[in-house]
Amino acid sequence: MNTAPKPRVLVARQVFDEVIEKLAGHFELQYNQADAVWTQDELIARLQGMDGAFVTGTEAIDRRLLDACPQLRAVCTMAVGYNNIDLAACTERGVLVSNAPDVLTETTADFGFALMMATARRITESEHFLRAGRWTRWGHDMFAGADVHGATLGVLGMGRIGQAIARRGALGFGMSVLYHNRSRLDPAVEAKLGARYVDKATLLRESDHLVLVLPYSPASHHAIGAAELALMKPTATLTNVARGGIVDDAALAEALRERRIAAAGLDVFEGEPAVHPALLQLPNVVLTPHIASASLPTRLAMAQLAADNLIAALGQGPHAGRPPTALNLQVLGAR
Ligand code: 8YV
Repeated sequence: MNTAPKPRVLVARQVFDEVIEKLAGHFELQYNQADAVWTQDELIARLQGMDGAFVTGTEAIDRRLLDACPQLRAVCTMAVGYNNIDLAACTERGVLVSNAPDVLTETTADFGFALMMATARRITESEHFLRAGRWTRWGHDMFAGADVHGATLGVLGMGRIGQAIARRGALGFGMSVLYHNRSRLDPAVEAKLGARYVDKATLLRESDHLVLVLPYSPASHHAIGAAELALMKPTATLTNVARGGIVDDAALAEALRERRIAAAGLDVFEGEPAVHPALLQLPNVVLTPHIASASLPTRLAMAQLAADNLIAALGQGPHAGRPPTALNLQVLGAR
């Protein structure tokens, strides 16, 4: 019988009960099923003595936290984006980090496409009008928006989710697809997606519907600001399902107010859950609370993947030592 003490793990946010049960089979577990809001100091206090942390996109795993929790060996997030985790600092300290790619690609692409369509066809704006009792008669141009089918779709950031959105546009809606990315895709992949690589300025100038799907980093901070918005067509829409901070929200609100672009669909915001007050006042923006990956099966798959990573990273289960989606697997070899 194995009498070694179980590793200790903290689950920072509320998560599916079946995921808690799975983790409890391998770890001495502390969790937060009440989804209490913890300050950074409280998170640090609760991580004392913990070997692992199950986190989401909302906890900051920074140098101060890592220095205060020297026993931490694994941080596993149920998000694909990990800009809230200082990966370099974790690697320096031998802390394994994993994210949750792939399982959310199609769900997030569905939502990106839906948000782009709602923006182009003014769905929420017209619903508010109807609910307010203002629909008294039909009008020839009432809530007339932009077409999606046959239009030019621009994708900034052509990773897994960007490609899934491009596929929807090209194959489902007969769109011409342009993209810009740090690196160009293989020509065979471009041909399959029907996507053409262009420089960023061309993408901004030629897109009817521009969708942002790039990761956040200091390099992508305000990748869309006043200068970029000025290059876009006055009839164009902008959709952001990537991260807050990629768009300069103040500059966007100004461009929307002055109708320098037609409309925007935003699922992510600078400093969320706060939303720039100017955006809240505008009719030509569709706003959603960071839910692009939020289908129930996908959120469960994301959480299960984070749990599987944590179990394997802390030497438990059938895949001990082989976390499926580690970002710095080298730290395990160095232990
Ligand atoms: C998550 C996300 O909902 O995966 C990501 O990067 O932005 C979202 O899918 C959120 O971050 C989960 O913590």
